[in-house]
Amino acid sequence: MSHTVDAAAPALSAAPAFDLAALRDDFPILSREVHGKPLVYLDNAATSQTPRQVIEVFNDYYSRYNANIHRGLHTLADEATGAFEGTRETVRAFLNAEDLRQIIFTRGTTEAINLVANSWGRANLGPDDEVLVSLLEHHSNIVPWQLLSREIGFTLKVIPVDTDGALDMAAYRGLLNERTKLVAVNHVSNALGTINPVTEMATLAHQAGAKILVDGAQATPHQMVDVQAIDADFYAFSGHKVYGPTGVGALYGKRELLEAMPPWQGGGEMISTVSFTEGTTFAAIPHKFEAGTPAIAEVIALRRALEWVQDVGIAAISDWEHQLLTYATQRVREIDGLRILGTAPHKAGVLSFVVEGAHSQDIGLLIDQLGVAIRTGHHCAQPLLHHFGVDATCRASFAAYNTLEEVDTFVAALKRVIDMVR
Ligand code: C6P
Repeated sequence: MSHTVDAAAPALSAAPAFDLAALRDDFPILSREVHGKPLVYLDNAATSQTPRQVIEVFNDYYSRYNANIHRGLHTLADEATGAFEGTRETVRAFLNAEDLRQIIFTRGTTEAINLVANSWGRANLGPDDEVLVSLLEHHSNIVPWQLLSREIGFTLKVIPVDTDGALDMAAYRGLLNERTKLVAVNHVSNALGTINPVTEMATLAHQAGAKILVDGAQATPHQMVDVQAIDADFYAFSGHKVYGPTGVGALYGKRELLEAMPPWQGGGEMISTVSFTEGTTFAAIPHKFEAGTPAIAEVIALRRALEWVQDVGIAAISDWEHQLLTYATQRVREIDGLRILGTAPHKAGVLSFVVEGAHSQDIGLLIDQLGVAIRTGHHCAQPLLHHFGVDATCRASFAAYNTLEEVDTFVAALKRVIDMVR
């Protein structure tokens, strides 16, 4: 689901479709104080907070069935393997993938993209080819392609954005040609919140004979994702941005692509047979891409996080975050000299801004003293920020548990801080 940001701001009495107070009770961290002030956590695009249902999985796992998976015949190993593989089905359903074997566990989005670059990229890209990324990309969807391009010699081209921070689709059409082998684009920009038309982009990529990799790190927490409807060849996301733990994420890939791709890391788990004389044969997907002992507890906890999201309802979360974004956008516009970066018609819950006469870094440090956590810096999107003529922005980003009162606290704190530094 995508929304238009210019809708009228909600009244302060607006409410989500879920019980917000009860939902907040799921998050122990939300009741802590920072510098003697109640925490207002608005850095959700960096990492979302974790509900106690997910935290409890760790206690349960390490107290009852901590064991390595796929290796032992004993009861604990069997229980751990069952729980681990259970998450694969939950992720499959969450992304609406066709088949369990299309879900590969990774450490997160970054590792998922590096997997595609090092496996699919190395096997399929040549010096005359072109890879398209967008100006909106996080460094994790730029640098792996730059590293590979240095080795292979393909050309990396950049899809530009308009002044609102929306992708220039005419330019995208113009860049696609018979040399384009891959389009690597995020679903939602972490720095601006722009929601990209990835389904249309996939259609156009496929018409040109290219594959498309979608970085879904910022989309999965905020909207329903259907990899089949998008017709994505690859789709990546991170657990810690979707109410799950750090250190785990997943890559979805089309089955025929994954089956044809060579392994990218060697070790235990990913082999079928190993011999010094006859060489090594590899396991079938997904295990071919899961070398070594994975983050077992984290993977099991990811299932609980995705179930938590489903219990609340992703559409309800998306609607509520949109109300928060619309209200916050309207409120910060009261501030003289504040410039919002990213005003595309379709945005997720990210509000990036700079303030004339006040360094973003100073704002971030001082507002923390008032209990408000926002992110300041380049958000791992330096090319994009330089395009807008800045080195850093302040970024407030919203999650299901944020409230309109927290937006008011944030705006009041921001005004105080700006008065202090100007
Ligand atoms: N963005 C942010 O504050 P990892 O670190 O692998 O979980 O996710 C990387 C990543 C990839 N793509 C996008 C669109 C992202 O937003 C991120 C992570 C965080 O914006 C940390 S820099």
